[in-house]
Amino acid sequence: MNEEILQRLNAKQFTDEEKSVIKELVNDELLYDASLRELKTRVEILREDFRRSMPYNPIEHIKTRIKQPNSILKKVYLREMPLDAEIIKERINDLAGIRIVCTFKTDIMRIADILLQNTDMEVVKVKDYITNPKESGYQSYHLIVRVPVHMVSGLKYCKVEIQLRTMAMDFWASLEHKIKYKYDYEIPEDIKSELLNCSKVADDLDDKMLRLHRRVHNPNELQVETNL
Ligand code: 0O2
Repeated sequence: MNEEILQRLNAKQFTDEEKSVIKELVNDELLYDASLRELKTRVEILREDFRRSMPYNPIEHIKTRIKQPNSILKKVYLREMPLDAEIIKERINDLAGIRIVCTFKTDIMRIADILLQNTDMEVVKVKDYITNPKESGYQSYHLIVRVPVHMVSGLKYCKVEIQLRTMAMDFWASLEHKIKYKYDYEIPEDIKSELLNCSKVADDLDDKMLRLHRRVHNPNELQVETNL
């Protein structure tokens, strides 16, 4: 992406053409907000149910966000997409996003499986960056779903990206995101490689904490756990 465009977007200065696309996208803001509230409520109910029925709560925290115009436009230019609201809605999957931060790696699939039982939600895509981490070292489990929302005009479906990750994965991703932003997405090679090492350390920590948890809560499994 051109340096001048990037600086302009970072300063939230938009051209008239960009402003008119943003205006069109903002028309759907209520739908994005409603679909996120709908999903968040479902996850909060699960959290409460886990709290009442399980020895520990596997959902640490839940965060929702609607993608900001400058971030949408960066993605448009990075991917060399046409500046067209309909194409943006079609091609950008994370205009509305919810992040569920879990305690242990094993909780991620457990919660994803429960969410996938919501038969009124249509699954668009599943991306398993835990089995196959990204080149950067990024790990998370993503579900792209269409959430039903009852509006005055009738039943609408809104695409939402659900990111499931552990606290260690979240710690790494949040810091890497800040560093990426500081370097305007052009991270120097030595820092990239250090970040990749850090993601392995975070992954190792996840595995160790899970083993420790099992050792404390399922002592019968202890015999096989030797390398803590
Ligand atoms: P932001 O600022 O967090 O919103 P696709 O869905 O395949 O059409 P997309 O959206 O690029 O294309 O998919 P991908 O690669 O799965 O990324 C979706 C989101 O996951 C990103 O949104 C990030 O939030 C997160 N993510 C993916 N890769 C990385 C990474 O290497 N580091 C960090 N920290 N986060 C990552 P955005 O819009 O890129 O960013």
